[in-house]
Amino acid sequence: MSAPLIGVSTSVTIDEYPERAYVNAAYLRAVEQGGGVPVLLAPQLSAAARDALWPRLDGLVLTGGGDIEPSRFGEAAHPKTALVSTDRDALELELVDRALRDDVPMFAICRGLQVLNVALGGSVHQHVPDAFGDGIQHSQAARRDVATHDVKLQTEGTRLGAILGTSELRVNSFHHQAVHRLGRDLRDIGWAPDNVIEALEHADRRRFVVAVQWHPEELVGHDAAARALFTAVVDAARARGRT
Ligand SMILES: [Mn+2]
Repeated sequence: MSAPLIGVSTSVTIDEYPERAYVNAAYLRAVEQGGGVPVLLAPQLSAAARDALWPRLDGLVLTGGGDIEPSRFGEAAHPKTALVSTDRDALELELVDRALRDDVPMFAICRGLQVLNVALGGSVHQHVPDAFGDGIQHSQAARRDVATHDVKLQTEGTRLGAILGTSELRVNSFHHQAVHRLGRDLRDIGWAPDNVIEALEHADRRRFVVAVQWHPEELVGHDAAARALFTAVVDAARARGRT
């Protein structure tokens, strides 16, 4: 089979002219390094374009970005809630629905993890320091490719454990929100030392639905665990394409 096509969700400018769609190039390089071909999915795509594209995609990567509109999980906005795009929320929530419906392998990163959780009825803590204190810097000041906090993973019976083969990771961290109420059919399987949830996956292990709160796309240059995550989702996409 030719290289799997991996949909990669993009950000969108908010109240800027000209309006743009954009994504950090690290995601594209990471998907390519894993053996996939990234296909950018911009919130500006029409319903017709989305319908035409979706059946051709073999896998999905949900990327990082701004905060989810809090009404999506039944809350009013926290003063620190920022960079909300209702168009992006709508696209990505739709993509989660499509991926679950069609059993398309999905790897969700940072905001993507939170989108997955909210799509399944969960909620987020809108500002991590309010709920967890500031013992761990989840909005790290260090460079994007530098790991700054530990994550403990549940390895037994988890996909992430099978992919990474370790229960201890050191990760980079660029988020000010985190999972609060867990969405249905999801399991929390990774935690920072302050108990912030750092990884989720689907309770049905036959599905490839894996989500991390850190940014492995920034680590692939020097971290075999980060590379393994992208290889795993591309391999799952390839395997699905064969059936
Ligand atoms: Mn973190």
